[in-house]
Amino acid sequence: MVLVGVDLGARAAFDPSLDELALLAESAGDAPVARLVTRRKAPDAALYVGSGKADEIKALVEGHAADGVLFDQPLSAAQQRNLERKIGVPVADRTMLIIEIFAARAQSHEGKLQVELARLSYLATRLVRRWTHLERQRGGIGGRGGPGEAQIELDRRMIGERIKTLKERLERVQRQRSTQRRAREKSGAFRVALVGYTNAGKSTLFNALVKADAYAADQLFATLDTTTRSLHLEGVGRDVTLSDTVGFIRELPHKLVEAFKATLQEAADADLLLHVVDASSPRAAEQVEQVDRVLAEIGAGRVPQLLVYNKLDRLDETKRPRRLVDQVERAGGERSARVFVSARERQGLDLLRRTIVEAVQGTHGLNAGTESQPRVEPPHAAHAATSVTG
Ligand SMILES: Nc1nc2c(ncn2[C@@H]2O[C@H](COP(=O)(O)OP(=O)(O)OP(=O)(O)O)[C@@H](O)[C@H]2O)c(=O)[nH]1
Ligand SMILES: [Mg+2]
Repeated sequence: MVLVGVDLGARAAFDPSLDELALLAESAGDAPVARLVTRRKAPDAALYVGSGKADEIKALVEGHAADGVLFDQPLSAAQQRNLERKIGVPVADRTMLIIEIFAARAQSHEGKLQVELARLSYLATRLVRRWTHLERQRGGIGGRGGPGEAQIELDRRMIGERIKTLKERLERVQRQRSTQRRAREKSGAFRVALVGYTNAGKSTLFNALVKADAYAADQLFATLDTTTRSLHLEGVGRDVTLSDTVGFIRELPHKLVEAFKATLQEAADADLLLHVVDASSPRAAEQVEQVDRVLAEIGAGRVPQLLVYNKLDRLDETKRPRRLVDQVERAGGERSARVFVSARERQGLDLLRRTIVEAVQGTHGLNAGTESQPRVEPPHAAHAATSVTG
């Protein structure tokens, strides 16, 4: 794969390293062989990039014998088709790649239905565009209803029918799920859900906290289905459950968010979110913002959050925090407790457990927007802080 990124200036988010796109490609089983970054004021209507750039991409493809091109920016159906024609290999964009990864990873019946729904809804909009495009071309010739139109009309109808069936099946599965959820609600358990950017370490933390062995891997979207276990906490007179959930990503395709609403509902229904952040990522702040955005979109924006800054072991000695627990101001002026841990090295987990206990017992306003009571540092934290800073 040749990776292409187009910097549109302030108009859109841009990752000059293309590292995330490379990780996405690898997660989909494609090997990135070359990267090309270019800058434009606005996308070209026909090719997204200029025609000279397209020639450059073609040369890169030929030079590396690459089998495809991957754009970090969303391509229209026409741009994709024109690029394929010009370059001579399949061209895809980030959205399509994310949907393909979800499709390959889906395990549960519900997950598979949700992915197929997202994929077909995505395809359907492409077909519509392709269709209007053909119609425009035919307008010049003057004929009505050529074979192209009939075929596309058929495809559209088939896709439409399939989407309808999928939605019905999903509704059935989701009714079952909400029955299960009501049963859990009745049991009165306090529900904690792990949320966060993909690859932040949610599943690793889940495994460390509940001694499970959920699939954790250096891949994007390793987890697609929600897993729930009970979480044992010292000194809490209540049952607490912990759920591991699907990770988020910048510009998570809207169709996926929509299709995965039921799975994501786990986060919206939680009493507390453990928002896991890869503290070693240079883009950590941006990722927190992206996660908050998706949370708001699925109706989980008001669930109290506890920030868990993970992968502490990967931080340079000089960059490690002095205190392993503190309070930070969030967008909107709210405050959240923040705990630094290393899920892999099992570091800081006792402190995290204690902070969760405090949240369960409601001893301090996590996200409440009220002033935070002066917080007494648990003696353990000071000890842990000295042990990591040496
Ligand atoms: N160095 C280091 N690596 C970690 C730590 N926690 C997780 N990892 C690694 O980060 C990668 C991703 O971990 P996962 O637990 O699968 O992350 P996730 O957030 O569940 O990711 P998705 O399910 O794909 O969204 C794996 O390679 C883990 O071994 C940590 O504390 N330190
Ligand atoms: Mg995971």
